[in-house]
Amino acid sequence: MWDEFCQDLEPVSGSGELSDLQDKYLSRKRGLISLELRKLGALTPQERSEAGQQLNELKAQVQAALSERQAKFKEEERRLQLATERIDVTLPGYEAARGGIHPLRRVWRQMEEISVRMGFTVVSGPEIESDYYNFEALNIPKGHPARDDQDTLYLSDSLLLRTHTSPVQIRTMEKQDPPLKIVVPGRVYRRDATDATHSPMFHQMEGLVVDEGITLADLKGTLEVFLKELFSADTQVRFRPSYFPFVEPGAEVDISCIFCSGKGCRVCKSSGWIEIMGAGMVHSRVFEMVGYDWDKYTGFAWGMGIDRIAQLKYQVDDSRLFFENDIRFLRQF
Ligand code: 2U9
Repeated sequence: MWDEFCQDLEPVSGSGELSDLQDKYLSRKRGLISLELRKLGALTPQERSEAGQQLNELKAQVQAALSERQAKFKEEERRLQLATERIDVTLPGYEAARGGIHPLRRVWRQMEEISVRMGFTVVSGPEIESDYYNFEALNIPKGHPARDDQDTLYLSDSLLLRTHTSPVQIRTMEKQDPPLKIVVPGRVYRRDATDATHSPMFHQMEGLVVDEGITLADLKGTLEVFLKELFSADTQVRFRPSYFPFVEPGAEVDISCIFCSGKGCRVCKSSGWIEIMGAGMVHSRVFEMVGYDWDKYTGFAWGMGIDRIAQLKYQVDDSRLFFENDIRFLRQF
């Protein structure tokens, strides 16, 4: 039977055929060796022992031959797989889609970083405010032109969306005695029609310094350092007298045009200067209302629009682009 098996095994070329062959010889019910083993019962004990031993040896040989062939097939299969499924590690990979920081947030962060390096603490507060914190405490009493209904989004008689971040400075002063050195970035809201330079929601960063002996010279020096960091070291800064109810004196601050370095261009309207923020010495009425001793303490404050600065820095001529989330625009930052 061994010879017959060897003849059968010779042409076998795959796992399927091998399995058929295993059935032919070893299947419990129909296998040729199994059938022979079953016949042993009819023999004498002497014959049975001898034939049994032979059959068992044959069975072991057949099993060994089958597994040897099986191992060979496996190895071939593996070799074929390695050859056909080889990974080309030199192929370029798929580029992962990455998110980015929104241009407004970049400028926001940069302004925070500069302030923190200059020793300021970043503070935030509610966007829904009361009339008192948004106006009254900032020396903007009822009937004041700066309160013009058209500019404020009211939620009810007593609640409104803050029109500047200044209420946060009031809240901070109520909680904390001088010295104080804070910046307040945040969203603010105004009832404005949307155009290239206006949006009903925009972003501001304001700052406040309060201590004994703070002067206008501190204001000028601090803002000059800040603006030179934000734009470039050769940026010129100038202060023009102006009026805001919460400061006295008040000023508007210009920088030398970042596009033409002061020579005159379309952006600075040939003036060589760009208005960048407002500032001033905190009004004594404001100190009085938060319970600071205005004989002892002086301070300065300033405010600027983050969106406007981002427009200048990135040369974006329409601020609506910041809010439309067009990926083709945002990808550029
Ligand atoms: C307190 C006291 C004083 C903040 C100031 C300005 C001048 C200013 C504008 C810049 C462009 C608003 O975003 S903008 O439209 N801001 O000109 N802001 S002084 O003065 C304060 C704030 C809080 C308690």
